[in-house]
Amino acid sequence: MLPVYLFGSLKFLASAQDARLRVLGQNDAIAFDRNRKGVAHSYPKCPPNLYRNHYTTEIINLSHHSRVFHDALFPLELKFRLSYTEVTLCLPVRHRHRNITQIPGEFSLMPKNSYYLSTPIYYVNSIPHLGTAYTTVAADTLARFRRMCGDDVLFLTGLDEHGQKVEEAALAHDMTPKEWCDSLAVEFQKVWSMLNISNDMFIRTTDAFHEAAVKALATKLYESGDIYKGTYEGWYCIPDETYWNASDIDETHICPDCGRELKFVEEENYFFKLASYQEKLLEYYEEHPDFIGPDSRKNEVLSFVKGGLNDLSISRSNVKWGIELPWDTSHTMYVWFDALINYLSAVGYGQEGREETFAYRWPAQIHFIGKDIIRFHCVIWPAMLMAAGIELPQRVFAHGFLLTKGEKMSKSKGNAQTPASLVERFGVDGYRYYFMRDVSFGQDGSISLESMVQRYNGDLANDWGNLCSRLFNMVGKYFDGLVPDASDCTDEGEGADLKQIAAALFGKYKGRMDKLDYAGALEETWELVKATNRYIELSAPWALAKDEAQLPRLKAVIYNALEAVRIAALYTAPVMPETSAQVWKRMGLGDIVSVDDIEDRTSWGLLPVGNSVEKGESLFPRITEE
Ligand code: ME8
Repeated sequence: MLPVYLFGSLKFLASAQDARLRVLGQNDAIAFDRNRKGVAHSYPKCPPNLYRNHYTTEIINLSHHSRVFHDALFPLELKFRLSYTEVTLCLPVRHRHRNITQIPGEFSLMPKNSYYLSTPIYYVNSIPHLGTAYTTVAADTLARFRRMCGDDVLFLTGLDEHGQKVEEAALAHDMTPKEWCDSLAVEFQKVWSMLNISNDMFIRTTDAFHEAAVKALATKLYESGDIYKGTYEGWYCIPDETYWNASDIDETHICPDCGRELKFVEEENYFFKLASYQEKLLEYYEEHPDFIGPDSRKNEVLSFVKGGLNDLSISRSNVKWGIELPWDTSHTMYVWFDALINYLSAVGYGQEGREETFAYRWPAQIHFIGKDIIRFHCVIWPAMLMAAGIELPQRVFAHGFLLTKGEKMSKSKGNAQTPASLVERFGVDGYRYYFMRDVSFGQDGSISLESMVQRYNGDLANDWGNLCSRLFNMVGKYFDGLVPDASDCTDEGEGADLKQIAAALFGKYKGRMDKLDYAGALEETWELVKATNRYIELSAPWALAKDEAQLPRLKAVIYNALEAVRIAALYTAPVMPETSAQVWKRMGLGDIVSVDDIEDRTSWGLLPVGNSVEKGESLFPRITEE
């Protein structure tokens, strides 16, 4: 097929990530010359490389995983010439093309929607543990799914680096707070990379742009009178960085949340007028029933707010490690006030030149958090945004705790396995699968090594891994490793069942994912996996292979089973990106991670006849219990 050329100009101010170029089955790149003329061409191995205001010749990889680009502003007018055989150029809704020539049938322009999701930014008091990894894997699973649905995803995670707790941890390790944070930032990123976390951004509250945003927002609230000076006298939990009223605690002065000792604090502070937002918050919850999830937690927030709110101390005069208040540098910002603003600063709030990015990305679609920090996210954070006249995020979802032997696991309690030790044993996908499948997202969930081994061996080694290896093996044995042509026989009957299950799966799966019911989405996927195993058992290809007359049926059975596996791999991809990519690779298919039209791709019959299929190593070798 001859390449087609498309000339045109695009008018948008957006990050490079906003302009997506997709060539089916290839990696994509686009080159720009000094005059900002873009010439698109395929350049699979080139690393992404684009910086703001840097107009020399650049090769830009526009695939989904070009994380470098989240904030590289493009020139306003982009002239381009595309020379692909199959191209889809996608632009976000807010940055529609102008003056573009469309060649019917060859090009389509599809607007993309921004989908901005975040995890909490974690304290740098220790390396990531199973709890922080749990939230991050869950958010990653949704990020991956939304990318597969064609959304322009911005997935944010990062670190909460200021405050007394970090100051103390650094001191205990004989480091400055910044040295300590730098060393842990590396550790966090290593763990996220080990767990295949596809975050587009990693924010640190010591980033200069974040500090600028915090100062801008605080100044705004100070000037509007929402922040005032007063005296604080009360109890403070350093590990939780939380204030407690005398009425909430007893004479033991133990933190009601974490059970650790509280410190008495008496100092002149600045306060945020939280109490005056009580009614507005209640109205907001009423009018936006989806703002807090799950419902059980919403009730908890409602009764807390109905009980009355106190103004919140938002500065400390005795803590040096923090962002100074712009109008009174003898105070540093209360660490939570600073940290919550990360969701805004990441997308450009308070920063010159990033207004478009902010308008495009905000409000966030969802903040993922654990139930321990729900008051900060569902009471303080919305009140801060209301005070600043900024829209609220669409949803805050607070999941439950992971428990081991009935107790919340955490680093400080010393009852935590490390992500690394489990990944070593179960593989990264075995790890991710277990937490997404075995714990109902939203509820507390008990985890144990025994149940992890059971899940792994049952669902992954037996059902899914075995299905792939026995099927790929049969393709090798009966068809020289090539996808057979099944056009002579459709194998209606059992084969039709498989098609029906596959056809109904997208709606069911998406419905579950929209509710963050990961276990349910996997359960639906397993309907197809199990049906495919059943189909193979009932059709017995090994018996068909013995009879020449059954060749058309044998071809149909193998084709149908392969097609079901191709489709199942798409649905397992958000949770298990590595093995799903392997399955596709072994079937001679493209890069599963760059799929952005999952609904279309899960239509039956897209597996090309004649693709070579490779058996490969076992995807999930069985694990023996120790
Ligand atoms: O609270 N089970 O950071 P943090 C499930 N810096 N999830 C758990 C868990 C468990 N046992 N233990 C921790 C902070 N988590 C602040 C956040 S955001 C603006 C600032 C997860 O390092 C869960 O998501 O203490 C919880 O909310 C988070 O880690 C707390 O992380």
